Amino acid sequence: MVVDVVTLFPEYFSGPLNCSVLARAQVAGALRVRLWNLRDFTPDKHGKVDDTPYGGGPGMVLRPEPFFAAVAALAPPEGTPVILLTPQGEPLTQRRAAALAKQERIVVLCGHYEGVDERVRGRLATEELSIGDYVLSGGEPAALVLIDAVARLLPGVLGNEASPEEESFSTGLLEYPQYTRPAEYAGLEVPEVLRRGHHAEVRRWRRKEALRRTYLRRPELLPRAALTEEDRQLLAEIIEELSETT
Ligand code: 6GU
Repeated sequence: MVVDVVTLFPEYFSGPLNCSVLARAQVAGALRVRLWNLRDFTPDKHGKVDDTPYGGGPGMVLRPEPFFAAVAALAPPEGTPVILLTPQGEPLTQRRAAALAKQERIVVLCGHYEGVDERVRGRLATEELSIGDYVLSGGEPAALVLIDAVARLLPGVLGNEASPEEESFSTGLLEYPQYTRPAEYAGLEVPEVLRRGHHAEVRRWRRKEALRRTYLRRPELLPRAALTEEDRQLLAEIIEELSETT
């Protein structure tokens, strides 16, 4: 997959892109990230990319021309997602990341300052994404989040690690608690059932703890999770146990 990132700060990406999974994905040839400096595409002879907002008010707005010129220069094939990162976008979800991971190419536009000229949204970007309900000073950290979420789903990137389909948010539940050695640390013990290692019991315990965690922390996820008859029974047990302890 080729990811073209249009940004005012290409240098922002060098550390994260050269670490861990993203570095490996690129070495393996599964991912190629190309960084483009928005400033190189401005028609302004002094390199200015922003201007004051029509109608007045504080702050500056990124002009439309550099974005249009950058995307024109990249000439993405018809149907390539052109994603504008802004806090007004649709939420980035695991489902969205999985859909983008099927693309051969995506273009990512990073906004900055007070905003981006509205014509970039309507006419250039095919979608707008946000990574959460808080304001970042620019789209760059969001672009890294997006690239990470997508890259780890590309074939051959995760290798022998857990298959992404079994993870939290793919199953629709939060993950169960994990432990490794030592069996006791600072008086805190690894649950007996995990130490016994009886496969069917471990599976049931993990499913129940995933359900418990989701019920307690993110109950809004439960109606959309694919729950089996066993899950419903485990949930009933959890609710019963909670009513006993209060
Ligand atoms: Cl994509 N951009 C900015 N500037 N802030 C954000 C965001 C994006 N997602 C959440 N907050």
